[in-house]
Amino acid sequence: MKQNWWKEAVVYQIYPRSFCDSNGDGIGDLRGIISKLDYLKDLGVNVIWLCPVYKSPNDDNGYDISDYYDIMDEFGTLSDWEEMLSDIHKRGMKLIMDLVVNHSSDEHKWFKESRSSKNNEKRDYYIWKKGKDGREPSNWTSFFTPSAWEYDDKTGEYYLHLFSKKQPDLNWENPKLREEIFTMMKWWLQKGIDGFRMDVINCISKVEGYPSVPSQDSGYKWGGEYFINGPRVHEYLQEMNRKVLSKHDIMTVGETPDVNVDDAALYTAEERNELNMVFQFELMGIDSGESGKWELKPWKLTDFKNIIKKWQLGLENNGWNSLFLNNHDQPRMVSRFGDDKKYRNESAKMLGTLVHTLQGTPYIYQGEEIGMTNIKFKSIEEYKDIETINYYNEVLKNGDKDVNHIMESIYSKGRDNARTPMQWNDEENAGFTFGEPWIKVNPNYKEINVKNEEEDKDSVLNYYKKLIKLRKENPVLIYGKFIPVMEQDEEVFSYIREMGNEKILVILNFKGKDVDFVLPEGIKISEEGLLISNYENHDEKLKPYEARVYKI
Ligand code: TEU
Ligand code: CA
Repeated sequence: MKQNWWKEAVVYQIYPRSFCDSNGDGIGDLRGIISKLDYLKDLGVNVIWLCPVYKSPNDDNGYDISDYYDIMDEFGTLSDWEEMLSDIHKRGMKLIMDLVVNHSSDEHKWFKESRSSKNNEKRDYYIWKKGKDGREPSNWTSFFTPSAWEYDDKTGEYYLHLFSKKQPDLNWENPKLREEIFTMMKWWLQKGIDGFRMDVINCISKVEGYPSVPSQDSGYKWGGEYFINGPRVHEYLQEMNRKVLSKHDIMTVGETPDVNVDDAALYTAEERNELNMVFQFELMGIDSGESGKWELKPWKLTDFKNIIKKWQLGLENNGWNSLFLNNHDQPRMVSRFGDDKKYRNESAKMLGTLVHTLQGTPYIYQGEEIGMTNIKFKSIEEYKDIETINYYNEVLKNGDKDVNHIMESIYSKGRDNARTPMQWNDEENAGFTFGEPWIKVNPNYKEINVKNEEEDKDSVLNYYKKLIKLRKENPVLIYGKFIPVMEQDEEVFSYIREMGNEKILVILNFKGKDVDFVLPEGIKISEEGLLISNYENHDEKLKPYEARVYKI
């Protein structure tokens, strides 16, 4: 397998609004990040992925960009950003920037021009259509609103927005628009960044004619088949690669909802010259029902293991995996797949062990390394996320569910679970800000915080440092083959990583109780071969959420 620095890297994701506030306005900022770079260096990560910091009216916390060439006022200035980049590089780390080019903000100057008249030269930078029979051009629903189309009085047409109505979709069919994007990317690369994380990049090509989803009723329907992995997406990415990406030694990761292994291979196989890796969400759907993320469904470990196996084997010589169990859009992994109460420490370490012993590039989402948990705010007024608030209002309006039922879904799946402030210490507001935080701090910060965990040798934080080191010292954990064992087991996830004559066995108990395990014939383990574990002593049985990694 070809070796690359981005395969060997461990990435740390920063959600800047919630990371560290330097000036007391309650909003995390670039100077706050600068002040924590030594912490990240000490953790051992190599790459920082920074969620959007560009100018934005913050309808979707920076994923609605009004100026791609400048920094959001709340976060600082371009010169703060330059200082941050140089401080990251000084410490031998790299920076990848979020690239949000499926849509812009409706406050971007292109959109202001575009909506001003049908003849404006920027009209075609966005997707404008006439209505049909007094309604929207098609019945597509958006990720955040009932209809994906918004009527604009000025010119009497509708524009497409796959997300909020303040996030109009850019028209990639237009070669001038594509050049504008490529020019902007070159500008950031010129400044010395080390790559991009590309927001919903598999949605940039839509099926011609924007047809309605066939349906008997007049409601809005999920039209993913018309805009996910669309007809020209690979052509666009290859053009981007040829004109921009290939000229630099950078890393790229595309965010691609709704891809299967074959799609992902098309995006990431080396000889296709598109992206290095993608985020796929199959595992993130494991606890969702038919109607989507808000419908809660119990999950089985065998299904969980099968998904991971499929991706591990599917991309083995055919692309590259990105490894994550949470991010700024997902609930906290310890609350979702582990136990955020009695076995918080053990299960956070066990899940971390999984992420760091699979083939692919691991991503740590801020706070994961100290085992931060989901939040339950008492009422909807305390929530800030547009997706959550829109969902709440929509369901209430339709009257299909009561408030408690809605709040249950939000407690499990709402994106604000991941967006409460980073917990640095046990002082007021968890040391995140000396002002009033933009979103409430999780009340468990007195116990769960960086300072406590730095002082405790058995903390999740210190375990993560060991995990990251272990991976660096054992290339078999990066490049080795993934071989599942005990596949039918509903309690234990176990697999071997193999490269040449090196073999590593991983054993993970996913249950909050002691469980038996029987190793397949021929596999022998010994305490001398133990590389890492979240328990001191090891018995015949596995203890609750026990993780062990052996050289065999
Ligand atoms: O997310 C895209 C995406 O697929 C989301 O709809 C995701 O499924 C959802 O957030 C889960 O609830 C990206 C960004 O990561 C997200 O923060 C943005 O809101 C979105 O794009 C629009 O830019
Ligand atoms: Ca601030």
